[in-house]
Amino acid sequence: MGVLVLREAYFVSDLHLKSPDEEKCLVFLRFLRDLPDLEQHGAVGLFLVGDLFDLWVGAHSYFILQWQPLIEELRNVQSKGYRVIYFEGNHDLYLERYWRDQLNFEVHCEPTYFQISDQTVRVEHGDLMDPTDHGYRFLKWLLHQGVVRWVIEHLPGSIVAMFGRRASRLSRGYTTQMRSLSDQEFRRNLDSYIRCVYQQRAFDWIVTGHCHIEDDSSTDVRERVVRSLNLGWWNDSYNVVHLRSCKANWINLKPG
Ligand SMILES: [Mn+2]
Repeated sequence: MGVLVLREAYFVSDLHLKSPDEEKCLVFLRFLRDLPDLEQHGAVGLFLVGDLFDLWVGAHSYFILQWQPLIEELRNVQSKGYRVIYFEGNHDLYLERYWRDQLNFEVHCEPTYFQISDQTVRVEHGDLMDPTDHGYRFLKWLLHQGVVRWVIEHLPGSIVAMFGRRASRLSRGYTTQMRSLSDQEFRRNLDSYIRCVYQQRAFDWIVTGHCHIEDDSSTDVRERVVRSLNLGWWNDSYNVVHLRSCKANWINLKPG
């Protein structure tokens, strides 16, 4: 896949939206509504870096109907000229059939590189950053096997939602555990991950979510300094990060 060149970009992740009328969803809708029309279509990216929803699975009308206002607003953002780029998280699964094939958004399940201004930016949800987390890796592998996927995509949406909510609670226990990592441990893990993946391909920035630890830091890797952003989660602050050339601007939309 070719490199997508953007002038600037907005990043959000881990909103974990549960209902269309909760405060954080309304705040996010207002942010989307306030994005101005672009003169140059395609120059600005809106990156949804996973776990936009507390639960979204496949193309079930159960989810599509529930989230209609948000879907409409995201489509508006697209018609204003933004490129909406949605990364699968561990709470939003099988996005291709609806978000890519029907809404025409870009969908990614793997770490992906973008050119933003003159910077190379690696973007990923961040759920595979811990190489020792064999249990989760197995679960992710299993969920992406054809048969399992077929069954989940063809069960009634309400059944999938019931199982999903249970899995989601389990997974939250897991991320709560991760949150108890000290800042030092988090930094250490992140540093070694960055050094490791940098060897596959060089980049200037890495943007992740998932860990729910708001972080803006840098790591020395060989000949350059890599900047790293972890977007935190919307239970703490309603973060949107705007990136243009070498500048990351954190916007907290939480009222009050
Ligand atoms: Mn996650």
